[in-house]
Amino acid sequence: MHIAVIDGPNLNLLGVREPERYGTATLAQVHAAVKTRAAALGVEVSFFQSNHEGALVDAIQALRGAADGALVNAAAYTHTSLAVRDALLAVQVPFVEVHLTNVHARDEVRRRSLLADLAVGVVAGFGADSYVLALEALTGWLRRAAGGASGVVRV
Ligand code: CA2
Repeated sequence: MHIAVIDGPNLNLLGVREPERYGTATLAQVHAAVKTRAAALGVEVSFFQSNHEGALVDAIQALRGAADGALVNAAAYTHTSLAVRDALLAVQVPFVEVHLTNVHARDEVRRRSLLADLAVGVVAGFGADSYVLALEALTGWLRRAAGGASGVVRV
């Protein structure tokens, strides 16, 4: 099973700026934690970060046939990008919307997501742990989905 992690604009600054809001872990450290958990779960992971909307759209389009699922932190594009939404709709790859912060406890504009209704689920507010929690949840969801309608849970 392959799960792609897609990160949007400014997340490359993690651990460098605004540690009081976004924590002290760098994006590389967040990804390392995901990699460690993925290895324990027997899942392959890949990582992509861009500050550019079109590059994110390209990366999402490339998921088709290449990934079983995705963790998507589209950062500010979560709240604004119909292009990212349309790409996720087009590829039909199951994904979890991930946020470091609790977007519902922040300014009004961040309470609106253009992606959440397409997602399997949303994990927000746990800092770097949001990614690991999302990985665990999506892995379980995909394994249950692969088990079909029999109700047999494969681990
Ligand atoms: O909480 C999240 O994960 C967000 O996706 C982060 C985005 C924000 O626009 C979303 O509303 C919620 C911002 C990412 C910016 O990351 C920075 C990291 C360090 C320093 C400055 C920005």
